[in-house]
Amino acid sequence: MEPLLNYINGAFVPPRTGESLDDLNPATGETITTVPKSGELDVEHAVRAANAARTAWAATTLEERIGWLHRIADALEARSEDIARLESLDTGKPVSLARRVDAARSVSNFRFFAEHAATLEAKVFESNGATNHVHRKPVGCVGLITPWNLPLYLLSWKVAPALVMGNTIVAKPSEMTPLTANLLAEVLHELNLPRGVFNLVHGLGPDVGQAMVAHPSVHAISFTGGTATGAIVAKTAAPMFKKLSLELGGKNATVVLEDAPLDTVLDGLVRASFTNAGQVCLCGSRILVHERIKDAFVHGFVERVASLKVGDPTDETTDMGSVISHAHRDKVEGYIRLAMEEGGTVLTGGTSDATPVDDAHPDGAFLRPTVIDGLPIDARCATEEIFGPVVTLHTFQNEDEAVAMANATDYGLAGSVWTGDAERGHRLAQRIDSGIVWVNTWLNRDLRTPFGGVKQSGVGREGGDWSLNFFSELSNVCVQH
Ligand code: TXE
Repeated sequence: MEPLLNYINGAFVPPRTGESLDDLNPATGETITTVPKSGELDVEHAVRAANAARTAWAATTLEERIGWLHRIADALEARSEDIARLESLDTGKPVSLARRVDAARSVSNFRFFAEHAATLEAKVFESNGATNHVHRKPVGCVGLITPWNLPLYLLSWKVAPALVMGNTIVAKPSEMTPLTANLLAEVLHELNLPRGVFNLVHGLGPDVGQAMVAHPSVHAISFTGGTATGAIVAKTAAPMFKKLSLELGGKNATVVLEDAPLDTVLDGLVRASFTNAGQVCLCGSRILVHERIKDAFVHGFVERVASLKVGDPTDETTDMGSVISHAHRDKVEGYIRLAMEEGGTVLTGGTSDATPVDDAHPDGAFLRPTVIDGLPIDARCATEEIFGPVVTLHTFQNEDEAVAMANATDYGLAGSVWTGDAERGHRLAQRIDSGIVWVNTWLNRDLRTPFGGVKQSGVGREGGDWSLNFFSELSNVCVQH
C-alpha cells in the first residue's frame, strides 16, 4: 500500500519532518504501510489552513452543511466494504465485526447528524418586555483526537457534528489505526469539500496531539482515549479555557440478577464482554452475579466463551481476532498473571503461551477470551482498566451489595443490568454511577441520547443535542420591545 500522507488545505502532503511510522497488521505482524510522523510544523500548517477556511465555511447555511453530510454518508456507504477491510487490517478485528459495527456506524453517524441538525429550532424567550434570541455560532477550528479501538466509528462521531455546526477541523487518528481516517480524507477530497475545512495530521500523540491541544488557534478539543492521556490533554487545555470533551476509560459492571432468564441473556452477556476482544470502552469487564445463580451462570457463560472462534480476522466465521498490538497483548497478559497471583482462577482462556490460539498467524497478537473467578472486588484486575478480552466474576447477595460493587471503581462510563423484570432493572440502573446503563441489552444505541462518563471516565457528553451544543458557541441577544 502507498505510504499515507497528511491531508492539509485540500491536498495530500508529506510531513515537514520527513519522518514516518510503520503501520502494522496486528493479526500477522506484517507492515501494511507507513504514516507521517508529523510534528509541530505540520500542525501549524493544518491549523492555518483550517482557520483560513473558517469564514467561508461558517457563511454556508445549515441546509448546505446538512447536504454535505448526506453526500459524505452516501460516499462512505459506497465504500463500506473498503472501510470494513481496512479497519480489520489495522485493528485485527474480524472483518464481519468491522462491517457490522465500524463501517455501518460511520455512515449512520453522518446520516444521523444531518437529520438531527435539521430538527434544530431557533430558541426565543419572551420576558420583561423583551425578546431573547438564542444564537448558535461555530466554535471555530476544532481539534479531534481519536483512539485505535473504533477508528472511523469514533472519528466520524466527532467530524459529523463539528462540520454541520460550521466548524473547520484538524483531526489526529491513533498512529496505530490511520487507514480509515485516510479513507475519510479521500472521500472528502473527492467530494470537493472546500479546502481547509477538514485537515488530517498523522503522528504520535505527544508530538501532534499535544501541539493541537496547545495551539491558541484551535478553539475546542474533542478527545477520546485513555484516562491518563485525557489528564494530560486537560492540563494543557484547561488554563487556555478551551472547550473540552473527554471520553475516557471504563471498568464497567455487568449485573446479573437472580431472576435473569439465563438462556436468553447469555449470548448478550458474551457480546457485552468480548466484542472487539473487549477493546470497547463500553464492554462489561466485571460480571456481578447473584450467588443463587452463580453456578448455572458460570456453566452457560464459560461454555459459550470457550466456543468462540478466535483467529484470522479475514475469515467471515471468526468471532474474535487479535488485539491491537503485541505490546497491548503483553499488558493484558500481565493482568492475567497478576489475577492468578491475586488468587484468581482462570475458568477459560489465559495467557497466549499457556493457551495458544490454534490456526492463528504465529506473529499475530492473539489471546483467547479469558474468564477469571475468585478475585475480591477491590483486586487490581477488578478496579484497573485492562481493555482486553478479560472479565472477572464476582457474586453478590442483594441489590444493595450489587450497587456498591458496581460503583466501587474510579470509573463511571457504562454498565448493564440483566433481569426478568425490566422495571426492577431500570430502578437498579439509576443507582449505578455511570453515563449509560443498558437493561437486558448492550450497545443498543440511540444517537440522540447523551453519551459520556463520570468520575475518571471523562467530562462532558456527546451525542444528539449535546454534540451540537459542544460544537457551537451559544449567545443570547435580548431586544427590548
Ligand atoms: O488511548 P490513548 P488509546 C479509551 C479506552 C482505552 C484507550 C484506548 O478505555 O483506555 O481509550 O485507546 C493521542 N496529547 N477509550 O490507547 O493512548 C493518541 O495518539 C494529545 C475510551 O488510543 O489515550 C491517540 O490518537 N494526544 C473511549 C489518542 O490520543 C495524545 C472509547 C488516544 O490515545 C497524547 C474508546 C498527548 N499527550 C477508547 N498521547 C470512550 N469513552 O468512548 C496520546 N494521544
